[in-house]
Amino acid sequence: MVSESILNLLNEQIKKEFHSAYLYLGIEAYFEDQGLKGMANWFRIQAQEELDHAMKFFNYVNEVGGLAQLGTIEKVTSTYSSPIDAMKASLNHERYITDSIYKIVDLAVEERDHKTNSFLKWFVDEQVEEEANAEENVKNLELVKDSPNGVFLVNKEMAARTYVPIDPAEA
Ligand code: OFO
Repeated sequence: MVSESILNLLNEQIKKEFHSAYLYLGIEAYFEDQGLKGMANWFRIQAQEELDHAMKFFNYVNEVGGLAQLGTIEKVTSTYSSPIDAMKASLNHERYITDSIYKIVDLAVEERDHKTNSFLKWFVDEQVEEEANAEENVKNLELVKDSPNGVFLVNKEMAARTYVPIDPAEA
């Protein structure tokens, strides 16, 4: 049995993952507007992955007999002062999400809820990748600074990202 307090955090996390998708669509819109289609592509895929994350939490709440709650998703911005500003917003957001997931893990450990702890392991690992990717994006833009050639190359590299859905066995 998953406790009410853990279910509350899981339900909050469903909303946070949908919010992540929303945030990344806002960043995609910014890059589209800037004519940086490769970066826009990268964030479109990121948003798709966030929807998968939200559904994974949603499915788990259903699976353990909880009632999934779908809270209000706050407005996000599509305006950033520069490409690196948008990348930094993404990195900060991923750090916030990692912290949020760790808080659920902490409570699951405290309550000896091994089932939820095991479920969350996938997300703990995923966050390592999420933060590493976001850090790499920031570093790449820091390296090229304002050089148009550099931004062109980073944009081109980010155009190559493709969407890979979560393995249905893991969803
Ligand atoms: Fe769901 O990992 Fe990013 O936010």
